[in-house]
Amino acid sequence: MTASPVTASSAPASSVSGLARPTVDALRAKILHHLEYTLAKDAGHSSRYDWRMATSFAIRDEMLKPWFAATRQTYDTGAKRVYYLSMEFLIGRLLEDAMINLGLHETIAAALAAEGQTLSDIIEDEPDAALGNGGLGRLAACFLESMATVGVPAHGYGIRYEHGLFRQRFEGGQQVETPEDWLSQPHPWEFARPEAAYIVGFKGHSELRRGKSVWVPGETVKASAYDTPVVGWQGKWASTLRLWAGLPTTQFDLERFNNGDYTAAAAPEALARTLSRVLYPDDTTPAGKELRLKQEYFMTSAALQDILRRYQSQFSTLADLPKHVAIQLNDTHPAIAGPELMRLLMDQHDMGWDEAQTVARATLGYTNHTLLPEALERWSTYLMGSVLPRHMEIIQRIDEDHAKAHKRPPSVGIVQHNEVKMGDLAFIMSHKVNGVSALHSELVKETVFHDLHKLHPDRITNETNGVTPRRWMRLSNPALSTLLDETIGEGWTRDLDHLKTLEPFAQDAAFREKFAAAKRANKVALAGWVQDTMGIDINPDAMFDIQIKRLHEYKRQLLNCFETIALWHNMRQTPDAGWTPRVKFFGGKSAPGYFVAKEIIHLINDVARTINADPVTGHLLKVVYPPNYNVSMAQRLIPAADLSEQISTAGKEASGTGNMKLTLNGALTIGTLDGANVEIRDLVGADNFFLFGLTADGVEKRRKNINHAREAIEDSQNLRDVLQMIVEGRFSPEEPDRYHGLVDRAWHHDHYLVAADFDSYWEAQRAADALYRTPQDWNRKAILNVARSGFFSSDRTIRGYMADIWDVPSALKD
Ligand code: F58
Repeated sequence: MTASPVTASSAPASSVSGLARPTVDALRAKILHHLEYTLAKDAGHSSRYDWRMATSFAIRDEMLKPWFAATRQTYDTGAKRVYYLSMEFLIGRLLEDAMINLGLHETIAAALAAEGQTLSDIIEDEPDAALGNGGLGRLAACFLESMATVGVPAHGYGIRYEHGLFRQRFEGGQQVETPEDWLSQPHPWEFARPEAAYIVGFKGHSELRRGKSVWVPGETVKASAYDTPVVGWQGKWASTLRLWAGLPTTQFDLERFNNGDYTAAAAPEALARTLSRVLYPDDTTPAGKELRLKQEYFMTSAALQDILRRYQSQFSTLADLPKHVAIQLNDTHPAIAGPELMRLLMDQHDMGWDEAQTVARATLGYTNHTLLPEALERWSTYLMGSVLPRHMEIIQRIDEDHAKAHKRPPSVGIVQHNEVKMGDLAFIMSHKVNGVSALHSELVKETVFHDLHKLHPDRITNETNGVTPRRWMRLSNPALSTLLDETIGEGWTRDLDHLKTLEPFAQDAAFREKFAAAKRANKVALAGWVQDTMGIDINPDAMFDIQIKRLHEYKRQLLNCFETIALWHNMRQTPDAGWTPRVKFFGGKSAPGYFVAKEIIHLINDVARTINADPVTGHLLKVVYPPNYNVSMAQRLIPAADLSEQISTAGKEASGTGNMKLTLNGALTIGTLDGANVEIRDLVGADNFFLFGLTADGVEKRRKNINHAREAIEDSQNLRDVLQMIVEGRFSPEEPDRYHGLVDRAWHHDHYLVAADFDSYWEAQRAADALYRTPQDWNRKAILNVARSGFFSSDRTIRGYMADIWDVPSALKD
């Protein structure tokens, strides 16, 4: 490898202020230093992996200054801290994000170029940290970055899963899962903290000693910390992601080993490691329940012990905990925090019951992310009592206290029908409960927490989700970011409300052209990737219509698939009718045990195979379903989207955050009045949004008619044709009856109202087609979508939590 000398040693132009930025030469020297001394490699014989690691270490060094400064300032000022407890952090790749926030993108590119290396290749070499399933986990990652930008002294607590979300492949169109192994290579961003380790117990029994309950666990494991710094925009502040790994508490059994019993000698370690082995991928199978409960308690207990230890190193009175600490529970997964915090305060710190309950409640907040009954956690009292006997006692007494204090209807109660309802536990043990969009927060009051809301009318609040504009615009969409910088200045990156100043440019034909050129460049790049990775030829001038999200019946990928079939069928009949060319993109994984979702994946792939092979419609319609959708793939697809599919059955999608990313990147939405779509439509304007379908109320009413699906199908020639084609085996000639079950369910068990919404969806799609044929109008509306999407920054969401739930000010001056 030939290295060219670096001539420009001055710092390149960048927007970071206040940070002493290294020069190209200094960073080049740092990278070479890490190559030599951290990786023990010679520059001439280094692989892409070596260069990536050395570059990551060089960038990590730059993160330390803001990280130390934030930590020191928080200690020095005794500022209130926020702890975000989450079983998931879907953080994706970290290198480019860190470079961008530190303003070092161009400097690093130049330093690497001087060594004959290409930055984009190095960025692509990093595996995604996929420690989450979907929106809930990605939201946690956006929050960490926003807290670091806004200036919140914050820790995220989670599990350092050895295997993140499974990798998805398609075999014969069917989803096949293989283990994800991001830790098979060292993770350069983390710092092992073996000194921060806590014992976590399970099982055993609770006994009375001198009038006090004491838990004697039957099993113990050690939780050991790994820290990853997260720097905010322009490196002004940083937060910490602390992930726990399971280790054995017993010493290695050398005697057994020497006697040849290797398996038994290794058993304690294997057992402890199962706790941080895999991310729970599934909310549909009963298997693994005990392990999941143990994982939840493992993370929560370690986090709370760590929080109390840090608190006690700074403050003396535990009664003041809520003055200095706010703990947010990301869904019910860490809801055992209520009883665990009480246990620690009472059993280990001698606090009385009432005070412990008051302190715990004032410290905890709970975010609800779903109304789907099957996703609301419940544990059998048997399991809870055997895995966490002391907690079961505490839960029962919390429930009794609550019953005594309030005249409760019989439907209220944490423990019911021999189950512990974790939502009710989280609600009762938190001072604030929030939904994640305006509609969702209202529906929470009317449905899952109807009775509790009546008893505690001030507890439920709303914090509409958001996304970080650093990753979801500046990093993933440089073409549009540069245009925004040139047109309205760089301020939008810190304050997304600046996008409002873009609005007048929607009327400016010259700007519209530039905007369209940025979108087209992104589409050309995506088309190239689709050609290279999937061998499918797509036309960048076709409308790119994108549905990317977890596979779930309520998200209705099936509705999109049916519409695709209908469109193809209509195009074939009249190929010269002036159709708008389209490329339909799907991306997403199904839970491994979710049969119906897997069948939908199979159908979409069969439909794609058939349509993509049709010479009659080849110039009009293609279907692309790249496997293994993840954060990095989202970064590739979103900037290239024209149309954003947000088509869930109204009342089912709590918020959505992909809908926000796509709006921000200039896609128009076709959607139902569900989740945050409602707010998106209000803000971007009804004229700039393709609305269709039943409302949440309408859905409930329609379901009362047991023949709703049959009637809708009988009324729709289009939908009848679609079902007929599927049932005849048109997409599965090798197995014509492959989808008989699916079609039967469409007629008779259409819980998510695909049929009832089909015609209205079809109409909205044709309206989108028509608009796309007038690019001036389409682009004007797309620009208005961007200009009016400032509200959907996760910085705004975080400020909402700070004001309404955490009572925490920003630690930054400006
Ligand atoms: C999602 N929930 C909501 N759950 O579906 C989405 O509307 C919302 O925008 C997002 O949270 C953020 O508020 C979600 O992602 C999960 O991934 C479950 C985690 C536990 C296992 C089962 C899936």
